[in-house]
Amino acid sequence: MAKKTTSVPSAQQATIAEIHDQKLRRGQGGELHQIAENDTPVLTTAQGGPVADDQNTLRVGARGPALIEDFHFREKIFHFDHERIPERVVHARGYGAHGFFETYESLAAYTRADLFQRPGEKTPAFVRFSTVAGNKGSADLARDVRGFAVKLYTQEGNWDLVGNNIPVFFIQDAIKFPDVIHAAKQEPDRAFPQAQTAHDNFWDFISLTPESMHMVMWVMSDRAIPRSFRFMEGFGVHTFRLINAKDESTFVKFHWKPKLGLQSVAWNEAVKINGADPDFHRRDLWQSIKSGNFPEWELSVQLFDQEFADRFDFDVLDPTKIIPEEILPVKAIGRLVLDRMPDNFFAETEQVAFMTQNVPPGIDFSNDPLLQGRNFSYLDTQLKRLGSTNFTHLPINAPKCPFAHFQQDGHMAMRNPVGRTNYQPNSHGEGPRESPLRGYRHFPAEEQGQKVRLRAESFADHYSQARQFYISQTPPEQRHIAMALTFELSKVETPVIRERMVAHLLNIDETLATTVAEKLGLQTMPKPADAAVPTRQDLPPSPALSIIERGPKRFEGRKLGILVSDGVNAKLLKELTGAIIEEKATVELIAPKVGGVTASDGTWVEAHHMIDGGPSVLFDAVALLTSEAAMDDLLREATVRDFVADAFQHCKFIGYDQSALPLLEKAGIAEAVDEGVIALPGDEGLPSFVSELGKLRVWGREPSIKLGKA
Ligand code: HDD
Repeated sequence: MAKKTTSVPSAQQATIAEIHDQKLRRGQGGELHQIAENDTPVLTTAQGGPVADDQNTLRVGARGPALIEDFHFREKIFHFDHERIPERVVHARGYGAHGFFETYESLAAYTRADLFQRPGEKTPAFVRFSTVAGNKGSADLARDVRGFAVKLYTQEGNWDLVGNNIPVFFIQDAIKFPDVIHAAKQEPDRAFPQAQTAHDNFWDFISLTPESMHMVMWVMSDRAIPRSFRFMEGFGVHTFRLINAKDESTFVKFHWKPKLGLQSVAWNEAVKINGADPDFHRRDLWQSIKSGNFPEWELSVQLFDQEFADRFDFDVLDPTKIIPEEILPVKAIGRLVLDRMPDNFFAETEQVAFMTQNVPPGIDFSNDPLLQGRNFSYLDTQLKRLGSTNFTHLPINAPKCPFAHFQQDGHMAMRNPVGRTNYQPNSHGEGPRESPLRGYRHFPAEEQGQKVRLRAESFADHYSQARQFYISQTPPEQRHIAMALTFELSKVETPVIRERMVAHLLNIDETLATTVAEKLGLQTMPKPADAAVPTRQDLPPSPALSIIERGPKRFEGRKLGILVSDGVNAKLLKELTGAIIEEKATVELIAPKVGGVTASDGTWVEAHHMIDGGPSVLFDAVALLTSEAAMDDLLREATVRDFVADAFQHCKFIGYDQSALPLLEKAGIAEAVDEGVIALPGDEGLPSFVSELGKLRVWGREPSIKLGKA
């Protein structure tokens, strides 16, 4: 039996009646605004029609079927159903920010690129950082390459320097790109693992691709688990050309150097950060920009001519090779500052379209076969992702300089040529014309040869620079490489792949190969892999390749987590916090309960995290400022123990006041206390703790704990 419905208006219907009563008002310019009584803007459809009820679909009677004529419902659901666009096939997870690039001095001698002509010239910029293999929703701390894509809106068109935080690549020829990416991403039958290279397919491809060995050393190093986008380098990877007004060419390699120095996390820490805060890198960038601590990088260049290229040990067109900075020093030519987050993630960070072929006059390509292939690929991908050839009409992709062309129509065309003439030449003298003087002139490089599918012999040495990278690392960094290789290969199910990898490692460094082989439990050592060119033993270490060698001297830009409890020494807390802020670093407090604690002087201290939400992996260093009265409760909290034990395990500096000693015992480290565990305030405790923090980690601790044993 149908239920009776009442004819008495419900509260909801009364509200609808009120909304129906809204008035049309005229704005100052005479335009009509539809405004509800209380000045709240009226909700409309995308067609601009005011909406009376956004809570209920149109239906026959209160309990009857929905009506197909409900255009508001139809439009709303239609739009929602189409909200997603295809995620990027690689670099799907990313985070972007706006800023500017400032030129230090004129580079007119080398390039006619407009942005490099005038000292102090500022060029608007948008940068998107990314991981490569994971899907859009994957966690930030995957072991992976980081994308470092920079769009510079120059006065002569957009320049996209689409780089990575690693200066070499897995492959030498773009035709192998789909293979390396297929192999790295989830396996196609099971659709896992997500955002991880620790699986058979990846290592199968890698172990069959010797040219990837140099990149493998970088990816297995701590470079692949950066502490923050703010603490990593960026590289243009390929050799490009700078072209001056006389059409003379200089080869160039681009480097972005972070002002705050380099820093990475430990692998065990990365794994835990992914659980505690999968948005760790996003949040870091958001918080630093929103708090006015604008991250900065210097753009540095390595400039060289054909003569240098001819005598260099390796082919400058080979994207699996670097030119060590000790051989060809970098020169800083400007700075990039990121000072504004996008207003809307989708509109800007998701829809931004980077393309290596976007170069302004004065910057040109080399014949690097990877770069040549990329120049072909990026345009295609933007059409697929953004759905229209008119993706340059989106504000984030549009040039910020004057532009004029006859391209027209297509999906979502927001700008079309005005007037009758949409071609040139024309008899009406209308519209833009090309300019041989101002326009882009390609460098007239002499080219000649047979049409062939061939890899240059000068690309054949796959191990020498891999070895050079490895021997340039400090002992802790070398240990991390061995541990990373062991971990990754331990997840490989096919024994022959593991053996093949060890065979490659033998061509890089025997100790490394032996350590990994032992950990993998290989019964017999394989023979070294066949090498087209034997590994050169004479390449000297390049200290510039080590993160630790290039580490910062200060704690600036980092974060100290202070575990506090009721009764915390108010004076000490204030002094420590003040000293950290003085260092231009951040302090966050972690308390046993949500809210905060009452300090020794009776004041209320607000905390940023409750202990379960603020594990020590979220901080660069920690301090334990507790009280005897609170100790019983703290000792019962397993997360408090983890907080201390993890900080120690991850080689962090730990400051503590005397009341916190039982926590060190509980974490099992009271006996292992070293120079990185510092009593506060102590005689010299506080100043020495703050200055020691500049070293970031106590790497000397590592061999004595499990983490250090490769
Ligand atoms: Fe790529 C995206 C960097 C080789 C094809 N690539 C993409 C992004 C970065 C790089 C940072 C993300 C841009 C963004 O944030 O939107 N890619 C590199 C570097 C490479 C490289 C440094 C080697 C030196 N890429 C490479 C090759 C090909 C591609 C060889 C194809 C032949 N890359 C693409 C792509 C992507 C892309 C499929 C996916 C999404 C996009 O372009 O916009 O076209």
